[in-house]
Amino acid sequence: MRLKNFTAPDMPTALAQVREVLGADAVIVSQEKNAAGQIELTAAVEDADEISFNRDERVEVKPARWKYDDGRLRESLDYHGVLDIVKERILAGCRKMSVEANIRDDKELLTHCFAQMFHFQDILDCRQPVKLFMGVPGSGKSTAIAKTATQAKIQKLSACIISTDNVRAGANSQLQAFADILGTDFRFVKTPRGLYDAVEEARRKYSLVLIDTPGINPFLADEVEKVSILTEAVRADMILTMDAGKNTFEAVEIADVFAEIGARFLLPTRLDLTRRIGALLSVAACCEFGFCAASVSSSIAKGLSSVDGEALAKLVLA
Ligand SMILES: Nc1nc2c(ncn2[C@@H]2O[C@H](COP(=O)(O)OP(=O)(O)OP(=O)(O)O)[C@@H](O)[C@H]2O)c(=O)[nH]1
Ligand SMILES: [Mg+2]
Repeated sequence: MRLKNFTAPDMPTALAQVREVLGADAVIVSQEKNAAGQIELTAAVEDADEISFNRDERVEVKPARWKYDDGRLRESLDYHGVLDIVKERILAGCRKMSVEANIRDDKELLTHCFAQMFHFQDILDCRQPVKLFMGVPGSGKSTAIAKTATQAKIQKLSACIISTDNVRAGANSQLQAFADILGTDFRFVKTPRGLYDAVEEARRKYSLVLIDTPGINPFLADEVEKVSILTEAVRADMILTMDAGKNTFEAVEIADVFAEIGARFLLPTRLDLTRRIGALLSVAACCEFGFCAASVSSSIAKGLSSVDGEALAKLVLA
């Protein structure tokens, strides 16, 4: 409450002063005439944010706004070793969706969030029939190709395998053996020009053309060059195969090099031997990779698993 004294020659003038200074809500607390015959008034007005103790007054209770508690999800993402910057992006997405769509279930939130954050495509999507697989040595390129060819066979899609791997001894005989079992055509080419010609020919005959490349060390420029001249020779969905259990920082650095030479999709391998998928989420978010499939077994017959927002959410919360 604010109190103020006023002095005026008569009552109407005093009241006009009160209204002008304290407003129309002011009340007169005391009034008297002084020795000079003037009116002395004390007036008061309540402050707007003053707390009222009036028991009769009704307090309007507004419903509290739903606030999503991201504690459990934060813990899960920490366990998986997701990069901080990616973790905060995921959590912000989940908080926003929780408030906007009134969703409280972590799995549902993550599923929607991943569906918005990442791009998912079927490995057998024939809009781009040429698929080129790249990665570090032993990352599962040839196995993923054999699995894709197997899946294509089941779907009655004709496929052809082209190998450019002249690095690892026995690499081609291994793929040739797979191709023979599946009744799939197998070619080996040594040069970018040879690859271009083989792909042009294969595109006319097959629904899918799967290209294997030599495993390279992404931190050695000479080795990167070996694959980059191949990626420049053909148009293809460029797929990076990567051991899902890699250290997150290492994985992002490696993926960054492959992204520079054209990789746009991530195909995680050895998911059966992995508990933490922070590296995959971080790579996909930082390098803007889509997911096209995942390898969850060394067995060719078991094929590849499809990946979507729900599958990733399940892995995070498992
Ligand atoms: N458990 C498990 N093993 C896998 C998986 N994918 C591949 N492997 C195994 O990993 C090893 C390497 O796989 P490859 O397909 O030969 O790898 P690569 O990238 O072609 O290797 P290089 O041609 O030498 O560069 C093999 O022993 C595969 O059986 C998987 O999803 N799970
Ligand atoms: Mg290989």
